[in-house]
Amino acid sequence: MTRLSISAELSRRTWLAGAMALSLPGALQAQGKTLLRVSTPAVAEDWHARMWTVLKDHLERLAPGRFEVQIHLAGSLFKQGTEPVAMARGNLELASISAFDIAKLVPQFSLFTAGYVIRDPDHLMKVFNGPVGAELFKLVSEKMELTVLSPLYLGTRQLNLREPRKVMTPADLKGLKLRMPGSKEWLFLGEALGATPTPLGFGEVYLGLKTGTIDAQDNPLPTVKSAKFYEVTKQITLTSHLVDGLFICVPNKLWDRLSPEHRRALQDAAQAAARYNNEQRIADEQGLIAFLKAQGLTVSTPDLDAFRQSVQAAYLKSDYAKVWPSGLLERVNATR
Ligand code: KDO
Repeated sequence: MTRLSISAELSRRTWLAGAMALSLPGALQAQGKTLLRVSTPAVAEDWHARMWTVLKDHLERLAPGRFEVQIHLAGSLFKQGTEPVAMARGNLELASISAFDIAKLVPQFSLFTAGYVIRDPDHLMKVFNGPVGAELFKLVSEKMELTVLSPLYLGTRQLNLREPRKVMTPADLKGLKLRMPGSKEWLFLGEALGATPTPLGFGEVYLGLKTGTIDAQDNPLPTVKSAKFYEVTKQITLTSHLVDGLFICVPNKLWDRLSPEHRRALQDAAQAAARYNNEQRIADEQGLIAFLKAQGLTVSTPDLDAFRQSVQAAYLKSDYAKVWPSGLLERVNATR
């Protein structure tokens, strides 16, 4: 190497080292700011995507200039379901994690993946904002190193079919390729409903319905609207099989580093975001049947007792129920 190229190489290395030292979290830290990267599979129009802007604005008001919130939507930063790993590796600071993803590491949590356990959004929030929530969140902290800042209501899951079909009981779903997110806990729910569950990421559902690789999907009505599934399906069957929640989480490593004042600010901001999401989703769910009918979809109601009994029986005799702490289901049922 000539002297010139040696010095060029040295300055390249110095630049690289500098650039690495000034990686985004480092650079922000130097300014006294903490980076909060958010990743969600939700599309921009969805309330639980918009709620992150509520969190960001709220946090900026409570702790001006202290946090840098970066919001990544539609699975553009991390794929659905990979958020807990990204958080453990220090690559992600905020996400709304499903009961299904929590249940992989905290099996007791699978109680909330079971159909027809949580009755409605109010029941969901009371369970998780009360003693049951506190006990389970302690396990989440121990086993996943995540702090739950707030539960939120994702919505009540309904069946959404590509072609019209008479659906009264689980037997009517026999052979139906029902798309579920890709984990065994989700696939079990599809099976318990009587269908043939097919794993697929959220981002591929629209195309799957359009091309016919799947016959149906299940999601709350606000998601059917925001992800435009109504464009590629003909029927909604109101099974209301899962009152679904998500949990806004932050890694313990980050949480433990914050001052009590900044912890309070972040928790307040997360709760404000969850409240905003819940209010909008609940209002939306009530009005969406008319919207979906106006789009040409048939909306039917099945025999709910038949679905409830069959799904509950499937869970109670499954291995999932074996790890539910004794008395937990009764305590959840008794929560008013
Ligand atoms: C879905 O993939 O069906 C699901 O509803 C599962 C939820 O846990 C959650 O990941 C949600 O998608 C996304 O946030 C997109 O709405």
